[in-house]
Amino acid sequence: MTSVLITGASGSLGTMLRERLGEFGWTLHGFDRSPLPDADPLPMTIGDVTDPVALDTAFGSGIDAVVHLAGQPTETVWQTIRDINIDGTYQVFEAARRHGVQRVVYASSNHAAGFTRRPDDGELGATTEPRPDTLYGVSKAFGEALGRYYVDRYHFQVANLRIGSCHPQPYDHRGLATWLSPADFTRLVDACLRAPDLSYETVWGVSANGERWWSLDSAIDYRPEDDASRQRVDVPGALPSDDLVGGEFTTSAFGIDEVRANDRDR
Ligand code: 15L
Repeated sequence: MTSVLITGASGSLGTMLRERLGEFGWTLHGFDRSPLPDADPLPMTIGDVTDPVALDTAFGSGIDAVVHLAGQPTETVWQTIRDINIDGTYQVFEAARRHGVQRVVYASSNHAAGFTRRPDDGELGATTEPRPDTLYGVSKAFGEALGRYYVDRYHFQVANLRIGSCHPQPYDHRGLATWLSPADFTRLVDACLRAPDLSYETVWGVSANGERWWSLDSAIDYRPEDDASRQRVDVPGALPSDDLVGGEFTTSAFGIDEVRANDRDR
């Protein structure tokens, strides 16, 4: 198994992988509705994740596994979440099934379990039940459940990454615990692609942060190397919402009415 399709290849997570995952020996193919910068030699299919015909073109180029990153990356109005994250994820799984591709690495999010409180002691396991903090989080929980279904019915191999804060550097106090460095993100995806007996696994996408409270125990052999506290960035002070998995997404500003009103004002 060597050829990996990355959906959302032009986005921020896609760019992190495009720049690094090839070094781990994978042959990459991108899929996105936006083209890559001209200088990027990655073979690409341009298309929308909700378009089965475009997905067939991408999967038809000899793909062995898919890393599904494409999606709306934060909270917004329901119609967008429904079309891109819910229907788009279904279309990707169906295209994978049509083309006999069984390994899916799915970019879920910590926001699938955002309303989970920090345990009084010990770390929080990655299989903690879904407690979405937003419609965005609901769509990520949907993607995890969809993966479970394809494993049980069609013998897929699925890894859900409950990604924390994947950015070049941590930028807030919560990020000292939840940061996932671009290099560790790539290590995590590589470990999921390689996992020998993968059936269905859910893992936190987080670096080896000294302040981490999300457990890294899993069947995936992921060995993070970065720690947010070594980044030498000044971050603002702690917030009460830092004790919930989803941080500020759990606050009232992320309610359905508030987000809709914000969208109207734009
Ligand atoms: C996510 O799922 C978002 O895509 C990202 O924008 C961050 O907000 C991140 O979670 C986070 O929780 O820090």
